[in-house]
Amino acid sequence: MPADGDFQSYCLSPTKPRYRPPPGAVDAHCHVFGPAAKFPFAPERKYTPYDAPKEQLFVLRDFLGFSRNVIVQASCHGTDNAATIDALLAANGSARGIAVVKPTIDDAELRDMNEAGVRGVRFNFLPRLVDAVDPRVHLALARRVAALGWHVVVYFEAPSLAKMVPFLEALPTIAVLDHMSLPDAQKGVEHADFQAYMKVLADHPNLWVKVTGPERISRLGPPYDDFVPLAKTLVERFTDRVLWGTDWPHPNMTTHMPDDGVLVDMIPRIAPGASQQQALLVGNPMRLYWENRF
Ligand code: 0GY
Repeated sequence: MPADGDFQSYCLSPTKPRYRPPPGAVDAHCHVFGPAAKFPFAPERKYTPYDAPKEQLFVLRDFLGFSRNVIVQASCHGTDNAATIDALLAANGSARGIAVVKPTIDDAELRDMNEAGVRGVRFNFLPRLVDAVDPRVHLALARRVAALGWHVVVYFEAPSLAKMVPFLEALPTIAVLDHMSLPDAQKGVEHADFQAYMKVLADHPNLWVKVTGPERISRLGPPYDDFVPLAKTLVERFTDRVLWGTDWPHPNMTTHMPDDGVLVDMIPRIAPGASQQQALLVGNPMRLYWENRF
């Protein structure tokens, strides 16, 4: 099955970043795709990516100076988590996973996933990626995975914030918000929309946020100058509940394919202080994904 014509493969020769992450750094948002011959994409997928197998992810991790990955199940693999779990097992403890599961999944399968390194489930609210699911179905699942000490990852876009708040409040776990919930970078930090987002984060200590996705959020393109103030503000304000990741292999990008080395070199711009970098890249992801301490 060929990848969709619009989409490019990930950057095959990223720049070596000048920034060196602290020892033990975690890339807390990335994916594995296929290889399709072994792990076919889901029939209900909205896009077909290039293969981006675990071996390439681990080469990139080492090249960028990272030690660990959090592998997030992407919509093109639907609720078949085989490729993600295969990568977790191969990583030998240096990766954790976020799964997407059917509400009918049984407890034994959840326990097996936990054994493999899964630590949460993802709820995707983007109509361009998935068909709508009744939020009550998500809530019932969240209650079940809470019992395993898991959390949930929630992907929605900024204009849905008000609609999402009751759902986020009803969640019995930590909820990590993907890609800063895709704010409008043109509006900037001072705009009422971003201020409202920060108020929701301030009012709900169970909400964490990934300062990821400059390639999706920036209107200016590399080096993503309009993304920086938004991410930097979140890191300053919520230092102990922010996560960073590459988003490799950048599914669904049609405008350009980011250079992962350039993304790593943005880290000191969004987290200028050494203690901020330590929290963002090591302390926070370790607590949430490895130490179960949050
Ligand atoms: C991401 C973002 C995207 C895709 C997916 O599940 C997915 O297919 O998450 C996107 O298109 O914005 O997290 O990689």
